[in-house]
Amino acid sequence: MASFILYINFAGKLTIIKIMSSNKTFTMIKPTAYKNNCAGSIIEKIYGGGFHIAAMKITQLSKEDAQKFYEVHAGRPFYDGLVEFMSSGPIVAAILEKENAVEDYRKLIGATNPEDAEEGTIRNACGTSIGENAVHGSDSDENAEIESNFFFSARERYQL
Ligand code: DAT
Ligand code: MG
Repeated sequence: MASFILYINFAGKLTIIKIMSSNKTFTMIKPTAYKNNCAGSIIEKIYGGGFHIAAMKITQLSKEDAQKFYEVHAGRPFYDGLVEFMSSGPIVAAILEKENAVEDYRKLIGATNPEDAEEGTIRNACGTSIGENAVHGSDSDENAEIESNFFFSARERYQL
């Protein structure tokens, strides 16, 4: 959601409310993409897409971390494989900033299944299967906040 201005005219009084999106999203470069040396080209695409990197680190998820991060998918047939995969090796976690960050980053990464992801997208270039699809991208401002807090303390974030 981009920011927008709402004008309310009530009993002759004009009230202006500016509603802002947080302009922040969260991403992870997943284990296969990291192992395949795709991190550099992914970071290039992130900058090319006009994003500012507010925080970034290489880390590895424990099985419990991956279970918690993806708990909204618990019970789905791919959940156990997803947890296994996401805790199998190093990942790069990052907070990205840009106007309309969540939506624009989802466009930059492409469809969940790399086979359906458009040419030029990160998942088209670096994804190897629907499960090992190169990167994570938050699906809402609210989840971007939750996911950023999952990985980064305030001290680890660059403030513009
Ligand atoms: P996205 O990552 O595009 O937001 P999602 O939230 O639906 O997709 O699923 C989270 C991750 O779970 C996804 O990046 C890869 C894995 N996944 C989703 N659907 C899958 C499937 N049908 N088979 C295997 N893995 C799947
Ligand atoms: Mg998702």
